[in-house]
Amino acid sequence: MPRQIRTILVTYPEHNAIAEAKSLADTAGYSVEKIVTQKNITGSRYGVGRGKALEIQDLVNNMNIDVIIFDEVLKPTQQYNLSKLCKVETIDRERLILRIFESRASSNESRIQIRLAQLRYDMFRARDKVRLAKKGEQPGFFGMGKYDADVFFLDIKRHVTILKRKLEREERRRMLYRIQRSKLGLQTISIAGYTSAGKTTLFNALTGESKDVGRELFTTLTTYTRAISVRDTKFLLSDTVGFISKLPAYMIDAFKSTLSELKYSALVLLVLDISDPILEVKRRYDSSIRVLNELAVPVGKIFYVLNKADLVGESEGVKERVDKLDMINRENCIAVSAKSGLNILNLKELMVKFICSR
Ligand SMILES: Nc1nc2c(ncn2[C@@H]2O[C@H](COP(=O)(O)OP(=O)(O)O)[C@@H](O)[C@H]2O)c(=O)[nH]1
Ligand SMILES: [Mg+2]
Repeated sequence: MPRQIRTILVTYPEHNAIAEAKSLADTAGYSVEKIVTQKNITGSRYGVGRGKALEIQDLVNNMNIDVIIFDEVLKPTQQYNLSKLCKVETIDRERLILRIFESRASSNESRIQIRLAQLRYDMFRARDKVRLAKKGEQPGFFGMGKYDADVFFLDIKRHVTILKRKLEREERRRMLYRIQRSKLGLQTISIAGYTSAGKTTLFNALTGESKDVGRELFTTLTTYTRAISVRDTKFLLSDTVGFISKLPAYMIDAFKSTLSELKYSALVLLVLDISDPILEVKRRYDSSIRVLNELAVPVGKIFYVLNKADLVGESEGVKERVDKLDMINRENCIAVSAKSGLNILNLKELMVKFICSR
């Protein structure tokens, strides 16, 4: 295995912000060695204040850090200043999300949508970059020394037109792929939910002791999809990128196409972190349902997995919390702990029952 990329994560001090940013970094495959927090990380020169920036510089030097992950949107100048100070690459929140999408793109169509979003990201930053290049601070950066911003924009626009045409051709290919998949006779169960709800932990718990059936047969499968078998019933289990809070508008198409397979899933396990404050759980439940609806997933195919039940104290039991959620089809709901294994076997039974009753 290649050496993991060692990172410092800069985020807000709130527990939820830290947990989310850490999960995003994990999902992108980075190893978070240190978390640095500050109340305001949108400051002018380095994103963080000068003192904090120097602290990060120190940590980078002492901890053999390869990359700084900055859990906010950075202007190119800020990114440049921090990178120059610390002598390592700085990735901002949007770049990080784009990298996650890129690593999880399941179809050519989503790869193209992601490419479009990446171009947008670059386009927003082009003007600033040109300015930097002109000041001679980043010679050869993007080859922009010679180029004018307008030329660059035009170039990107042309690129976008070509990609959109490709996209239309992709539609047809995707149909064929789906037909092939259903010919294998396997239905897909997908795991959805917000970042850090515990999707990957659940995926591992569910695939852990089940035998991987004929993986070599499914050349289209990725590390995030496994063919598994529970009591002689075979199906595909798929871990998704999930929902990301504060997703910028220009990334929505890329996000949706990355998750478009959900529409063809026989069952969607919607993972909710039941240990969050109840209003937060409710808010995430509501917006998850809204997104699933937009992705054309019928409510009847949604199963609510209330995860991290091990963290919910006796005093405020799971049931009481469930009552407050006011869920549609609340009988399709199970409290589990992906970490401790609590109720995982029961969940498997329910999944099989659901698949077989179709
Ligand atoms: N206490 C507890 N922690 C959990 C449970 N499931 C996941 N976690 C933790 O929650 C964090 C996010 O989990 P992860 O599976 O990466 O979430 P994802 O972003 O939805 O894939 C990790 O630190 C996990 O160890 C659980 O059932 N109980
Ligand atoms: Mg995950």
